[in-house]
Amino acid sequence: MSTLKRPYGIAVAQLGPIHLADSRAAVVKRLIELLRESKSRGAKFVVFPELALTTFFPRYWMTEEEAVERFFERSMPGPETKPLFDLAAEFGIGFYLGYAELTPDGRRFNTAILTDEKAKIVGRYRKIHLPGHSHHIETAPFQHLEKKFFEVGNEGFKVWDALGARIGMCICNDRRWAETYRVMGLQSAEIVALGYNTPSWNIHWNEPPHLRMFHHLLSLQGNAYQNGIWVAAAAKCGKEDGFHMIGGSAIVAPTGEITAQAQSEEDELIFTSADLSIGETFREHVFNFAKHRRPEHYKLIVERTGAGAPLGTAPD
Ligand code: ING
Repeated sequence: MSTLKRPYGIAVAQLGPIHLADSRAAVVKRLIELLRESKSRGAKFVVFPELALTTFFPRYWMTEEEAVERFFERSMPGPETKPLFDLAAEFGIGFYLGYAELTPDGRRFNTAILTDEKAKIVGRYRKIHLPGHSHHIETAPFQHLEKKFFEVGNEGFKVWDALGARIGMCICNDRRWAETYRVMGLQSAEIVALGYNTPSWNIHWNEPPHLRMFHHLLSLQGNAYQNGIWVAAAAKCGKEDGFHMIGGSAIVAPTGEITAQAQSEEDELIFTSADLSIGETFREHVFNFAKHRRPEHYKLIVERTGAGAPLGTAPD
């Protein structure tokens, strides 16, 4: 007899490398294998990575037109992804899937969708915090051109009632910003799903590589606790054509504790039989926003983009 008050099977499907030579069809076969394993574990919801259908192409300098041609989806589901949707509908499992979206009017977003038990798309999120740069950095071993290939998301941080929970979504760099989770927390999110592609090497300064994993997990754990939510994060990782990205896919409870973490940098399914009532406890007794938050003192958070006067000049 389960002692969980609100049992909820959450799966995270980590993907190992996707190389330039790998076809979408070959990738979808891998996603389907992970979906099958989610089914065998009793998952209600499975999270796939950011840009899960192709290699992490923002590492390469190319024109926007070339990127669109090779790496963007014109429809979702498309011919190659339809088998994934069909099987998910058969299994009655919802999923988060990240991909490069080309809209009918030609706009480009780093996007994730949420599907329900019938594999109907019920939610869409377009990445808001785009890291990196838009120019070519000659001296760098690889680029990070999300600001070149994608527009800033235009639909905000939303939540959806789906699969028996209130689910929010974000993507990769979003997970590092407290505002991401707080906006969803203020909409009573219970689960935040996200995918990520995180290079283990920093092209901007000589950052010790171990910090990539530490900051990744710190961002998930701190924000899960501070908003009383479950966070499920799926990596695409390992060496893609020689360019390494961290693994560390994880499921984090509202306590801030990691309840499941990937052990490899390959395709790997992790699973937690979550109790969604844990979030209720923390949102009631610790992070009771209605009781304790004082927005009248938080104005700078929405009024300012950059920080004000630095040390040595009079604070403004
Ligand atoms: N990747 C990285 C991420 O935020 C990054 C980029 C890494 C920015 C480390 C800052 C520090 O995990 C994506 N795709 O956002």
